[in-house]
Amino acid sequence: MSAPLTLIIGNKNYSSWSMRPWVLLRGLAIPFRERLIKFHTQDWTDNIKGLSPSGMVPILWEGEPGSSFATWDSLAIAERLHELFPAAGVWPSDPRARARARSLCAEFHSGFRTFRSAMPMNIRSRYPGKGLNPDVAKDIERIVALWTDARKEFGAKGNFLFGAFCAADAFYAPVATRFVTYGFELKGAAREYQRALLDSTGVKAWSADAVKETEFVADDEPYAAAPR
Ligand SMILES: N[C@@H](CCC(=O)N[C@@H](CS)C(=O)NCC(=O)O)C(=O)O
Repeated sequence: MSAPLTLIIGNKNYSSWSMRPWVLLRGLAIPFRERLIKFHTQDWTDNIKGLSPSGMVPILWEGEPGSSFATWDSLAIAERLHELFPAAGVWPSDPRARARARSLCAEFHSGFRTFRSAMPMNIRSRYPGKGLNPDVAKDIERIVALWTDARKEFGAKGNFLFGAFCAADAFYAPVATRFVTYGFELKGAAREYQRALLDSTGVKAWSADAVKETEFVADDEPYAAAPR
């Protein structure tokens, strides 16, 4: 039995890296607590150093946050959860499916910078048509190919990329919500998968909290003026 887990996260409307391990934990029904530290607040200034070795979110603590064992960075957290809960389904059980799922996560984690900066996660807002340019369209084309190929090759036993919900789905959850925010209409298998992901337990729960947030973080809002 592992120590109680606490996930340190940022604003649910904006923090796509926080969303990934949260949705993974919730989607796999692994018990955890959350500690939400909003960006640009006194809480962040006062507490981030003590709660985050990297100064960023997300961080997973095993035991008392700040004084137990920490794993930071979304991808490292997914791997740590796989070690703590080997039977939970963090990764697919088939070795090739598992390798492919890791490739999908790693590719997003280290890439898609054009897409990420042109279409930052903003779950509560709608900016149809914003952010799209030829380079972003290339990134989206690659994402659609990744989704479609995984569904076709590995997804037969369920609605997710590798059949059952796993870390790869958690990694693409903030991508599915971006397509809604920026009004990008998917087609065919990619659209069906997006629907399944948006309807999944963790994504629904996170999004329900995100839409209630009212803070405006200018760095994440290229398409809106700050409220006065
Ligand atoms: N590679 C990291 C990225 C983490 C990251 O960029 N977190 C952002 C929020 S989504 C953050 O903490 N920003 C605050 C800052 O940089 O001060 C991961 O995968 O967890």
